[in-house]
Amino acid sequence: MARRRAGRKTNAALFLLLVGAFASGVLAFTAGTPVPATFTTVAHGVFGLGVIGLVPWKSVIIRRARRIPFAGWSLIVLVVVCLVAGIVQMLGGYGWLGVGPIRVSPIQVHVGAALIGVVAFAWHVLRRRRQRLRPTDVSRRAVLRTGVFGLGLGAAYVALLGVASGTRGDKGRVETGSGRLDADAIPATIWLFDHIPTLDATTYRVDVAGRSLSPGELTDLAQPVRARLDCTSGWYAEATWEGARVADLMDAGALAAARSIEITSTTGYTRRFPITDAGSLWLATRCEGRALSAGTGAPVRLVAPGRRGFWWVKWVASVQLSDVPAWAQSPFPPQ
Ligand SMILES: Nc1nc2c(c(=O)[nH]1)N[C@H]1C(S)=C(S)[C@@H](COP(=O)(O)O)O[C@H]1N2
Ligand SMILES: [Mo]
Repeated sequence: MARRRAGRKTNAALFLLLVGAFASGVLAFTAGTPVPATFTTVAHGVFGLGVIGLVPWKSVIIRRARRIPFAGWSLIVLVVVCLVAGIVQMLGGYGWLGVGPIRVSPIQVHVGAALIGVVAFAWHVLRRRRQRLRPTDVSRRAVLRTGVFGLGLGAAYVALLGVASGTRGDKGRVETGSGRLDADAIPATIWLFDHIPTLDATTYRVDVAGRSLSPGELTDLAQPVRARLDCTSGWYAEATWEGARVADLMDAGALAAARSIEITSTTGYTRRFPITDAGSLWLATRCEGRALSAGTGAPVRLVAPGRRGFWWVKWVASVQLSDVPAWAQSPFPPQ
């Protein structure tokens, strides 16, 4: 029965599920507020479980194949690694897997496998004979079966969440899937290839739209900001920062005329924000009543509530108004 059914439709469904899983995964990294974060992480989980759900059918197709090319094998291995790491992350909360001096979190394995997997996936799909769906493939029966499959996936996801809340103990989990860390355990986190610079706080100045400010002057203007730093490597921490609001440091007229705010680190790491964010960006010099550490952005780092950690530029050197729209940038920093 499964043997007869496995074919075009299985491949088409798997294609859509993998594309959906990848797209929702990318989106999940950009959502920083609870509602979009919930939507994207739930969709991501359901797509992933859908891939697992199709294993019995796809394995019939694989067994039927005369020869499995390298791209095919790599894709199988990468999808399995990706799924296992994703589920480990979900069940385990924030943790590190140590391989000598190299330490990675399950989510980093998950993302790494997915990124390499995209290449294997494209290769596999493009070198295959086109499999067009026929009009009879989209029957009422097929729609019904897809609906039942979808409901099954939803139920499996809810069950998995239940198991995860048990295995994660009191670690706590937020909408993005990140596990909780204490405010005084915030790790020095590098996005990809950046480095911790050596800076002299006594001569340090931040250029805010032409105004030169010292860390001390920023501290004098600071207000407490309670915010959640939620890193895509799978952890979050609620902390009270002390920072000066970016909007308060700028000329109101210039602010009204600009389209975006570009915030650059001494290391060159840059993020561009929509001008409407000016009231909710903070140049922080302190966290939890203490000066920042070198690794977490001293002397001045950005606090951007409601945005994922990679937006929280550390070692801020400059804050500039710009006519360029905020979307005109790489969705993720390249460094
Ligand atoms: N200049 C610079 N800023 C950066 C990063 C970086 O690599 N370089 N990493 C970002 C990421 S991915 C996160 S999660 C937060 C982490 O802040 P923390 O080091 O205080 O934990 O800083 C962000 N700011
Ligand atoms: Mo991060």
